[in-house]
Amino acid sequence: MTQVAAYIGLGANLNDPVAQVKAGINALAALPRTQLVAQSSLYRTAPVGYTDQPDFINAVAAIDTALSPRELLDALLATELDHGRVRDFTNAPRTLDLDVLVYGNAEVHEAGLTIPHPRMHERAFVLAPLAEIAPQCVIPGRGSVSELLAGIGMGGVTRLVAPDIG
Ligand code: PH2
Ligand code: MG
Ligand code: MG
Repeated sequence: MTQVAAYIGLGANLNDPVAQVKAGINALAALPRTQLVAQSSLYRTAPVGYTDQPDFINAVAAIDTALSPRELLDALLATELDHGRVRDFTNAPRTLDLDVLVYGNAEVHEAGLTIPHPRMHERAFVLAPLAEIAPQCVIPGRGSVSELLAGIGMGGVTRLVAPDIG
């Protein structure tokens, strides 16, 4: 069974976001036909897009998975619902957001599923945690994570240290 290296972005800004992101990482580790390979630190990040909402906690996890991109997406959406996700409006506050960022070197353009994630290359809240665990990772069509992060900087993104995380 072929395993593919994939990266998942986690984000939360409601109902104890630190606990939500930790629970999200545990849920990734429990996915079928999938191993959790690495997880970044947690980051406190200023909201991007719709800004009148609380700061987020963001992180990135590396997995090896035999799930197809569509199977992985469906599993992530089900996990979001398990954690109380309600979709009010685009970029609304959320208990848990799980995004497929990268899936091997695949480029996928299907209904509801675009890989690489279409905005990840311009978001420090994705690139900073991703650079921590996979600086050499190449985002297909975009370039290396470390170079992209150097281009945009760390504005609005702070790595949490132990006392914050509990
Ligand atoms: N997610 C968004 C929109 N804006 N901002 C931050 N800081 N973190 C996020 O995870 C985030 C966001 C859409 O998914
Ligand atoms: Mg999402
Ligand atoms: Mg998202």
